[in-house]
Parts: sequence; structure tokens; C-alpha cells
Amino acid sequence: MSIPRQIWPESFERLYVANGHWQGETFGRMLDRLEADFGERLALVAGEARWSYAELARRARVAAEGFAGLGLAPGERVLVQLPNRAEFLVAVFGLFYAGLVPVYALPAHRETEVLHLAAKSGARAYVIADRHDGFDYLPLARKVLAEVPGVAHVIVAGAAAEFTAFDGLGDQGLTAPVPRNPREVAFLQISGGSTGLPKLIPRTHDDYLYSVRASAEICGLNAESVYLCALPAAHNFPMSSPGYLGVLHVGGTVVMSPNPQPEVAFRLIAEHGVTITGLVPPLALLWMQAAPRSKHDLSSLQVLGVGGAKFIPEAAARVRPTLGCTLQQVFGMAEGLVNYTRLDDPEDIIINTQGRPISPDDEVLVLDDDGNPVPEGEPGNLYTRGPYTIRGYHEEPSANARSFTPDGFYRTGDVVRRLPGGYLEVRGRAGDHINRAGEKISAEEVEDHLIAHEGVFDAAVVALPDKFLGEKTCAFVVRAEGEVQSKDLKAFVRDRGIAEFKVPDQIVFVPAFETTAVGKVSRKALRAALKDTYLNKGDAA
Ligand code: AMP
Ligand code: DBH
Repeated sequence: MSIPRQIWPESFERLYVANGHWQGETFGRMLDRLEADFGERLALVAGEARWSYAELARRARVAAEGFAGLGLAPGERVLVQLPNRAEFLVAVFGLFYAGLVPVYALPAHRETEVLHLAAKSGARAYVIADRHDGFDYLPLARKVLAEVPGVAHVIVAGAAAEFTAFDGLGDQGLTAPVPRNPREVAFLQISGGSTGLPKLIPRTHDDYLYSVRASAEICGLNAESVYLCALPAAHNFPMSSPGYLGVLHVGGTVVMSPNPQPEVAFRLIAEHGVTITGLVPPLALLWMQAAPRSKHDLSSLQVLGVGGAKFIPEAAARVRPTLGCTLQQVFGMAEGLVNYTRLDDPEDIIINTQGRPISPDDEVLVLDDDGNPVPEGEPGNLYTRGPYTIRGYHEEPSANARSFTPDGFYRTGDVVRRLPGGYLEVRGRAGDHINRAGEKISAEEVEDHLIAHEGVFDAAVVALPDKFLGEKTCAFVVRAEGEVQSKDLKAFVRDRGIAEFKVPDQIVFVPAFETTAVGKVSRKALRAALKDTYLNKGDAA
């Protein structure tokens, strides 16, 4: 069974082909090309692994044979939840080679998210590591097998217990990639989203590989480039902006960092001569704080990409003086559109803007709340469509009706100013999610968890500014009977099996939520009113 095709109108498809964006390569064929072009060059450094392109390709083909041997058929989905280790690249290229469709979960995801992603994608298998960051994934895998009917296999990197060992998959390897149509969905990426649980983002071979090739060029990559994958590899940013795919595309080397902390990352930069990496703003701040005191030589680093959340100009201005490299601001979204400041842009643009779109065929509209264009320099809502921006989420009719216009523009929910030259400055956002250090958290999702507690009558979750994280979560809670405390609620939410970054940072108990004369106000209005009453007046608990 395959998933529905992403539909661009035919005239757009023709344009994207004619303009050379969609080139008809699949991820499976890409692996063969990389091996042919860069065979003995170093592709991957991860833990003890030092693998050439030929070795990476060989292992991916063996894994592909293993996946096929389990009975997984082309077009079927496989949920992948792996940390930054060598198996990540082997698994995803192995899946592509076997014609399978990876679905990317973050290592931080727990039961609630994983069960949802597995069920929603119709996953047939689940690939995990045995442990990461102190968490044992095997009990979670047992739950997925028991509760999601379609999932028939669990494949484990590390100690596999009763499951299939990743290292035992396959033997000789497939000799050629299982043919796929490059216009078909290659993988499902996830969206942080502003409502409910994460949504699935269908990306095609053609659209995604265009963004990879173009990003590699914009970021000045070549075969000497060494990319440090410091953010979780499943995130769109380290995947393709320009990410490990951009670096592999040109024959460079990917270095996997098990985590993005300076003490780990700096050693890897010095040891492997890392030239480029990508970070979210809080990590960039942490690196700038740590660099002057570090004993490691960071002089190989040429470019630091920063994105995922707004990087304030004061911090942006400090990148070159403290880290000795060029800052590249990256404003992207897993749904598609990615903006970069260019490496040779004037300092003023690099510090004060979030860049401009990758493609001449990216269409960008900045509209007021009534849908009319705003003049250049004025803030408005950002809408976009283009050769690598989706036309709809996977099986989400009501979200699609909200998030896409009838003529196919994606409503990003971001408020931006368009500046001369098409540069964008992110000013804020219209939607109700919290951007906590680059992780997007749906207010609604956290509210639903809080309201499930018997001591909670109602809850509303808002973003609070935070000097380090950018934003943190604050939950306003109206108690039901009893005296439930913050720590009880945090423990309760955590125990429901959600990613730790979604547990509210702060909980403020309030006697009641205001309702208007008409009755219940919208959640959006309620959140705004609560912020106004309790936070903007400086009396937050
Ligand atoms: P997602 O749709 O979950 O992939 O998250 C993408 C969202 O992250 C964007 O729509 C923005 O709200 C936010 N974002 C990404 N990069 C930046 C940036 N450089 N500055 C401000 N916001 C950003
Ligand atoms: O936040 C994001 O989703 C993001 C940030 C930078 C992204 O998807 C990207 C670059 O490609």
C-alpha cells in the first residue's frame, strides 16, 4: 500500500521540471550516484565508525535487503526513532533503497507521540536504538507492537532483546534500488504544529532533493566540507539546511555528534576539522559562552547556521567575534520554504534578517488579516508556495482547510516583514504554539494533557519570553476539587508519556477563566486575555 501522492497542479509540475528544480532522482538512486562519484572518500564519522561512501552504500544495501526480507513492501512506512549515531544514515538510506518510506520521530518523543505517529502513518515497522539519554526504548517498542495493529516488526540498534537486531539485517545486499517514482512521497517529516498532535508532512524525492542541492550551493559546500550534525538528525534543519544530505550530495563528510553540548561538539570540531554546522539560538548562545574558555581549536569552523527560532540581532552580532566564523541565519520549516542569509551578504543583512528564499520559484505573500498585501517593510502574515513546499499534510482534511489557501499557499502562521531584496525578518507568529528553543509545542496538546488530571477544571497554555530558550511554556490552570500542586501536574503530564520539552515550565493557578457574555471565548482569545491579565502586568506567580 502506498500513500497518496502530493498533488501540485500540472502546470506547476511542468514549470518546476522546466526550470531544472525537479530532476527525477530518487533517494535510492542518489545513494548509487554518491558511491560512484565519491567511493573512497570519507562519508561518515560516528562514534568509532569511519565509513567511506562505498562502505555507507554497502551497509545501506545490506539493510535494504534486510528490510525487504522482513516482508516490508515498497511504499510502506517505517517509523524511525534513532539518535545521532551511524545507524541513522544506514537505516534511512537502507529504507530508501528498499523503496520504503521513513517516518521521522525525534528521540525525545515518548509513548503519546510515537503511538500517534505509528498509527497515523500506517507504519509497518519501528526502528529504534536500545537506549539513549538514559531512556530505554524497548518497553516503548513493546507498547507500539501491542497497540498499533499495523506494526509487525521492531528493529533495534544495540541490544535487541526479543526483537530484530539492526546489525543482523540482510546479507549480500540489494544490487539496485527498488524503483520509485521521483514524484512520489519519499518520507514523512513531522511538524511541531500549533494544534493537537504532530502532523505528518509528505515530502517527495523530487521536491526535497531540489532543496538539498540548492542548499548545498547556497551554503558554499564542496567535497572538503565537514558538517557536524549536532541537532537531532530527524529534524529538518540538520537534514537538509544544508544538513547531512547537503554535505553528502557534494562528497563531504558528516560527523555525528551524540548531543549538541559544547564539551562534546567542540572536541569533534577540533578532531575532524568541522567546517559547518547548524544550531538553534539557545545552543548558539551556549557555544558563544563556552568558546573563549575552551581548550579546543575551533578555527576550522567557517559557517554557523542558526535557525529554528528567532536569533536576536545582539546575539547574531557576536558570532563572528566569538566563534570566528560566518553566521548564516536560516528560517525554515519542515513543510518546505527555507530562507538563508547568503554567505557574502553585508553584515547588516546577516545580523538583522532571517534571509531570503532558496528558489526564484518560491512564491512569498505577506498579507494583512483580511488577506490584502501589506507594503514592503510592514509586518504581515507569511504565505508561501513553491517547488519544495507541500500542498497539504498527510490525511488531515480539517488542518489542511485551515493551513492552505484554495490556490495552494501554505499559511505559515509566521508574522514577517519583507525587506528590499526579498529578505524576511521574522516578527512573531499568529498561531498558538510555543517555540521553545526551536521545538514547536502545540498549546492545545499540552492543555489536553493537563485537563486529563482530575484536579484540573480547565487549562490554557501560553508562551512566556525566556532569555535563554526564547520562549518557555506557561500553563494557567483552574483547579477542580482539591489542591493539586505544580509538581503533581508536571509529574502527571510527564507520566502520560510525552516528550520532556512539552512539560510546562511554569504553572500559574487562577481562580477562573473569564468568559464573555456570549458564553465560552475562543481558546486563542482566552490565552491572550490570560497573558494580559497575569503576565503583562508583571505579577506572574
Ligand atoms: P515546523 O513547521 O515545525 O518545521 O517549524 C517551522 C517554524 O519554526 C517556522 O514556521 C517558524 O515559526 C519557526 N522558525 C524556523 N526558523 C526560524 C528563524 N530563523 N527565526 C524565527 N522563527 C523560525
Ligand atoms: O524550525 C524548522 O523547522 C527549521 C529551521 C531551519 C527547518 O525546518 C529548516 C531550517 O529546514
